[in-house]
Amino acid sequence: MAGRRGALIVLEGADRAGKSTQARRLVERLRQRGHRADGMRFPERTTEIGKLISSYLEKKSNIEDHTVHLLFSANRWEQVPMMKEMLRSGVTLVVDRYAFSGVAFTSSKENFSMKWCKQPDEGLPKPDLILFLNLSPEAAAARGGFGNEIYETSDFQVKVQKRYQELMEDKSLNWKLVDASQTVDDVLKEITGMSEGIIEDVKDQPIGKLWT
Ligand code: NYM
Ligand code: MG
Repeated sequence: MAGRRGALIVLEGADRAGKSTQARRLVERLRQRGHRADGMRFPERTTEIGKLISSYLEKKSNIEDHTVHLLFSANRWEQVPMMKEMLRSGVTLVVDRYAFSGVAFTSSKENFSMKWCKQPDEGLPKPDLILFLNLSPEAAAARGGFGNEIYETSDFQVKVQKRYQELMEDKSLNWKLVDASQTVDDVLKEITGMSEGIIEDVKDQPIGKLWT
């Protein structure tokens, strides 16, 4: 029999919700507790495609809206062989943003349907657990101002939040709503418990396909 596989755990949520901090600390904590775990993030800005995306986000280049959406998706697909290899070798992956960011952000632009936005990401490795770090726009604003990247305005973020709500209605995915207004330690404790549960649950299951 093949060995146990790792779990695919995704963190999503609005800007300032603490995704990057929690993703990093979750990897550390899982390792301390004896699991094999690694972190990833999307966009992965270091690849050729990632550099184009980064330049777009930093407003240094203007890329047509459909095109940049497809680049974000391609930036995930280019990591898929490595992701599958790691999961199959027993490593749990903690991912900071995934296809849900792709759909929530692009479909917040004029004239983009959720259906169109989801299509390029259909068939990606399906997350075993999606932790949605939920923070009100007011609480997010209280944590400090936005950065200077494209999309970092409160009007746009409110639209994005609504799209996430719609995505969370999909009960074929394992969404968990986490109250991100708790202390960093309390959030970590909660998501560590959920993650250890899922690592155990999926260890003998095949990797699923997203939105198929
Ligand atoms: N973003 C991220 C998208 O628009 N589509 C995607 O597929 C992904 C993964 O990029 N504002 C947006 C969301 C964020 C920005 O920011 C990346 P950060 O701070 O690197 O997570
Ligand atoms: Mg950010």
